[in-house]
Amino acid sequence: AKMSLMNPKVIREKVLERTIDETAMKAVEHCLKEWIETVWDRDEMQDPRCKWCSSGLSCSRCTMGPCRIIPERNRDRGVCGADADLIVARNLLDTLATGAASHSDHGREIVETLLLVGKGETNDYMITDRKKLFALAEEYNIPTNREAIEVAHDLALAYLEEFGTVKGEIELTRRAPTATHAIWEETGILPRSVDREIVEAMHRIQMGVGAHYGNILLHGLRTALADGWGGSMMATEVSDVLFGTPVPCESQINLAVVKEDMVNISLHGHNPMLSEMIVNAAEDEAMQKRARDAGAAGINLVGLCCTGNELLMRKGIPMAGNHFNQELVIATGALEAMVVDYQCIFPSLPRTASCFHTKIISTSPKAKIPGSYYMEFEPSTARETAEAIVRTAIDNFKLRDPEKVFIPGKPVAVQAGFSVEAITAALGGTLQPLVDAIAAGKIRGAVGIVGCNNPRIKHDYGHVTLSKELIKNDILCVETGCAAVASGKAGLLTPDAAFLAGDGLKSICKAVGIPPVLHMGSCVDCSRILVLLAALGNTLGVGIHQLPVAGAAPEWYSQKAVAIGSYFVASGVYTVLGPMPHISGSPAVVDLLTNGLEGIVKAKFAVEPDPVKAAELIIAHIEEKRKALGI
Ligand code: CUV
Ligand code: SF4
Repeated sequence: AKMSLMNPKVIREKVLERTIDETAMKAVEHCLKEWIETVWDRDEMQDPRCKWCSSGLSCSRCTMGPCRIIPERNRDRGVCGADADLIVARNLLDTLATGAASHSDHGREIVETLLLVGKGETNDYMITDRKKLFALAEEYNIPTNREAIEVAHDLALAYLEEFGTVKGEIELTRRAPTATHAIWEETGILPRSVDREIVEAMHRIQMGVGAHYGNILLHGLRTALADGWGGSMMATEVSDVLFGTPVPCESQINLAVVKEDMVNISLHGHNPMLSEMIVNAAEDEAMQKRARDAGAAGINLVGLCCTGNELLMRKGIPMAGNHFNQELVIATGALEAMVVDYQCIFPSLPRTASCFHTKIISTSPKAKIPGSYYMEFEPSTARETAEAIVRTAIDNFKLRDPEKVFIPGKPVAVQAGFSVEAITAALGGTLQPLVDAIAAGKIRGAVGIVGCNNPRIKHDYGHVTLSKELIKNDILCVETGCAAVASGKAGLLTPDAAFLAGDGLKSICKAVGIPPVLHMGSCVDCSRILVLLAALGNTLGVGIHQLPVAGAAPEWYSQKAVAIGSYFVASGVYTVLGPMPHISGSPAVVDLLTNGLEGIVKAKFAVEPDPVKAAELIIAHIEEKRKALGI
């Protein structure tokens, strides 16, 4: 190995400030020694940040600008006359709408696949959960005394209507407790359809439309609800119909799931349509034989980010890690291919891969990436493409340089697969035991911890610290996305982790045999958290805002996370963000989001980068809600 030019002490310091994931620590050290650039290096190179952009006070929406608000130089308005509040609010609506569009466009692709199945135009996909399909159809009064594919056809069309302009209300919002639905109606934020709210958001950020920051932000909540109770919820439900509703399963997690003697393929991105097909293709005996003929012991698929979560939840596929593990897994030198679709994929991955034999394979016409191999994926030829991808990876095995292989540490055991259906089943068929445990105070409440990694926060420290603090205080954690993966790597996703919980939560975990932190899936599966909240509210006969629950996104970075946090709050869930959004330039916007919303949707945001302090805020909130309920 070549000598590093960096002082070992500096390397040690950087490792300690970057991550708490033990395999990532070794990998980061390796990258620093080998001069393999990572997200943290680029983050350092970006400092110092522009203070106007950081506070949301710059606008470049039109060519009269760009404009910045600089009050100390009497620059209070942009060329068009927009003030700080308007510029900040419009920027935030833009961010939110982008996130809502990302989830919902992914959802639409899945619903379109259901339609293909319904039309009998694909042999590659099929109805896996017929019972769920029929239950969903009944919500839409679609007759179910027929063949499953006929029901699938009609449900797909009914769901596609939810994206359109003719209906005045997204049907799935009816799942919310009456009191919650009433708040949306009274405040005028009941979403009419998925696309409509997103398009209207785009309209509203055009120069010279609305000038009232509050009105703009309320539309943000409506757009977010269209995502949570619309686009994302449909993505989850139809994925369950096509690929199976998750049930508890066991697997392994962290960078060490990559195997030295196997053909390793990582599946990265968000949409399970392609990755599920690759799982099928890799199981094929002909493929396994091809791998053995190439000198490997077999084919090892590993997940990353939310595609990884989808596969872990339904298939028990091992998980290589979350957002900030994506470059590190390439740096193992043992990855034959990384297959990506869209969202959260660093554009720099082909650069990282260029240090190794690894092929980055992009697959979506929406997401072409220079330096990657492009193998276009479409539902009608899914299996064929999946096989071609697996073959490409196998054939690449011989180009691996054994000298460069660096697989750090050992994998950690996890349990995942906690769909609402699985949680209900684990409790004996109803949520009543959970409600009883909350009423009796054994479980004080529940918190949804979601979202990404962000160099502002030490990798995984926010997620893991918050989760540990909460379970210690008898608060059940339900997690998705990179938060769930962080907890998995830290060992919190096993029933054994109950020893870290307070006595009440511990006793429930032991009795039911579940971990104190439940992995509920990918980011679009935050909709499962909404369904769970709705079921709890309906069981108790109260609105979601009355429940002893909260949300948190301790390390969020993504526009999608803004949409999720906003639909949590709009649904009545107090939500604590780690990193501050780019809004500090408008005290009015900050006040509305962290204070004023309480009077409108009966919930609000808080921002607290320190997870120990965030836990204190959440615990105080939960106790307050318990008191109001008289429990
Ligand atoms: Ni969709 S959105 S970094 S992969 S959770 Fe992970 Fe989850 Fe954020 Fe992205
Ligand atoms: Fe400047 Fe207004 Fe144009 Fe924004 S919309 S760039 S504030 S002139």
